[in-house]
Amino acid sequence: MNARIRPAGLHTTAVHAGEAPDPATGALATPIHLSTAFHLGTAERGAAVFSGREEAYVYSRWANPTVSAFERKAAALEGAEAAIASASGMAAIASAILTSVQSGDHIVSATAIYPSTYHLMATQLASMGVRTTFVDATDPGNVARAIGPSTKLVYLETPGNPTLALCDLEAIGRIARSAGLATICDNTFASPVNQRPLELGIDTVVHSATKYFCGHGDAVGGLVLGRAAFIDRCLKEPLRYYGGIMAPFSAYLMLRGAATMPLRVMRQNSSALRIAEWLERHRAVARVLYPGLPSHPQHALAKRQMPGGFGGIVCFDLAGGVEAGARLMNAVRVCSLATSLGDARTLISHPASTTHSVVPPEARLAQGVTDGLVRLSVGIEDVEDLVADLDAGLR
Ligand code: LCS
Repeated sequence: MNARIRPAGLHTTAVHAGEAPDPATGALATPIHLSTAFHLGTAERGAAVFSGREEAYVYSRWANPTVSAFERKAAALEGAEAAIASASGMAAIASAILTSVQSGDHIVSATAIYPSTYHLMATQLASMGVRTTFVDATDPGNVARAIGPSTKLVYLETPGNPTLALCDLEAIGRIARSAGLATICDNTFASPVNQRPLELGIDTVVHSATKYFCGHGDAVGGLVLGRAAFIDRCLKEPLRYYGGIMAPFSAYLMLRGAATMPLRVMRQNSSALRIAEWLERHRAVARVLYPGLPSHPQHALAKRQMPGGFGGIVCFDLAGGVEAGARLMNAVRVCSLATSLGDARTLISHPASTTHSVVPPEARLAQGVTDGLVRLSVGIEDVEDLVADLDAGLR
């Protein structure tokens, strides 16, 4: 938080946290520090910095002032002791997992997660000797039953991509803690505006900052947030050595985007709820998945766990299956047919033929990703324009 701003509300935090007028010029917008290296001053100070006796910026793969400002803002928004930013959401996820496990360890993970994360665990980590058991984590009992002697980590994503299945963070956090296990939760879909896993007993949060933090679809990035000691290890081991750091220009775009994240997400929450209710009454729609609808099987949990709102992602199954999906994708004019989510513009996608094509069909169907599933990432346009666009597309 800007030292001059005392404990503040969500919008004030989003605007001010992590940033302060530039001491050299008074610039209010945080400068983009493109410098690779930083002057060490004297040989003695250089030695003190390299031995860890003194803290200073040295080299931008280790730390960069623009990136640090974004990390401070993100930590304030998520209620974390510390944060590190990375080149992408996947770099954040890989770094957080690699900080938590080593060869011979076992992970219990929710099945309903972003497919590249599933792939990372099922193939990359498996080849390094880290085994993962995937469970339906909508029932905390399934997580408890999968824990074995070599389990070190429980990995969750809620709401899950794209079926919006929820994990009970408080219950699973309790199970993991009593077994001495670390927990990581991907909070990308909810954003800290709607859900704060650290307050519910989860150790570490990861984000694809590409989504709601950035908010404008023009920068890729990630975040790991949690206790200072974990974040320090994450930075000094996987992130520094594998090198997936955030670039200063991306950090500038993220800072600028994060300032309006609460405004955008609150509007997206209300538009998504309105669209979900409308879709539920539509004849062409067989099923709507949205945690804010009483028909969502975990609506009661959503109300408890997502106090800020139910998010901007709505999924629905078209009665006409895959052909109806293709017709809708080709007919929409305000919604853009594109992958990604969390942008100011509304994005529409067909997971079975895009993001989830890497998941084997049986596993994909087990995750609830049917052939006709459509994912809508609701933007900040006028909701009546979005409804009219979808209505025309569905007719
Ligand atoms: N976590 C979640 C929940 C995601 O949805 C994504 C990307 C990632 C992590 C990875 O973040 P990235 O490395 O791309 O910044 N989700 C995408 C999606 O649903 N369509 O395109 C990307």
